[in-house]
Amino acid sequence: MIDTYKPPLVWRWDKPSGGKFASINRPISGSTHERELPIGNHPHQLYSVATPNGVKVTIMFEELLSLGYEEAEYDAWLIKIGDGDQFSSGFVKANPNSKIPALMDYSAAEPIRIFESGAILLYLAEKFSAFIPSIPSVRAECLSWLFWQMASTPYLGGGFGHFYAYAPEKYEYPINRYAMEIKRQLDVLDKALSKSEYLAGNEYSIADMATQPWYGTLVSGKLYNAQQFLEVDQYTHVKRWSNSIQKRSAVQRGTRVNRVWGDKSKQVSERHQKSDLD
Ligand SMILES: N[C@@H](CCC(=O)N[C@@H](CS)C(=O)NCC(=O)O)C(=O)O
Repeated sequence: MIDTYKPPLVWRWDKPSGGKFASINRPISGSTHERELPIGNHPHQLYSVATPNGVKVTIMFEELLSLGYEEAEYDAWLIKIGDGDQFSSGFVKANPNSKIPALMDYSAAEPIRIFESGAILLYLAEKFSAFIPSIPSVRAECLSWLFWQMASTPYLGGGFGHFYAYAPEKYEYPINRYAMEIKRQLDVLDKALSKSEYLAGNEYSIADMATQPWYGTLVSGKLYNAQQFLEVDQYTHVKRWSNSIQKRSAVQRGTRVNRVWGDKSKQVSERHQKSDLD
């Protein structure tokens, strides 16, 4: 391997990093401009965009509504992350980490903010006692997979996806490293799903809602266009699981919310009432 970069003693932010998201990458946190977030009529105000992390939450809301929980009504506002909306003063108050999704719940005496998609799923599951198993051993399995997803997926998005799809040049070393890890993760999932219908047994839960938008989308070839490179067809149980989840009408509805790319007929940039998805 050719050694092309010798790190200086102290790293400085003196040139753009390159790659698809270079314009929004900064080594400091906090807001770049003053703007409050809009607030609609419903108890839940979601600020998001339909990336795999974003759709986890819109799917959860649509699943809750399809079970008849009217109190799960929500407004979903579009945050244009490519334009830096996540750095507005209002967004930073909802999520100091400046990443979608961020949720505000106005149904309690004081507004509650929740950030991190896994925390939002758990918050809503506990609030409505839905999509989280009540038997302690099954609940533990559900939470284990939920936290597994949150901890493992940065290797898929920030590691494999970044170097395979977004980096300005292709480098063999990081692509090898992350392809190895992602195939290992797919194998972990495939073995688990060979033993049960869903990640935490036979009931669909927030563990599946968190995991399918990433690994299911990957094996269906819609993420990073890497199906051939990673030979995803060998993960038959992941494919079976993902295909069955994708058939759920709440998943199809939730996936359309805050979507501003791809098939025009599947784009609903903001959702403020049920009829926005008709
Ligand atoms: N661990 C976080 C990750 C959130 C995340 O990375 N969001 C991305 C979109 S998928 C984002 O907002 N990126 C904008 C940025 O990095 O400035 C979660 O699951 O909520």
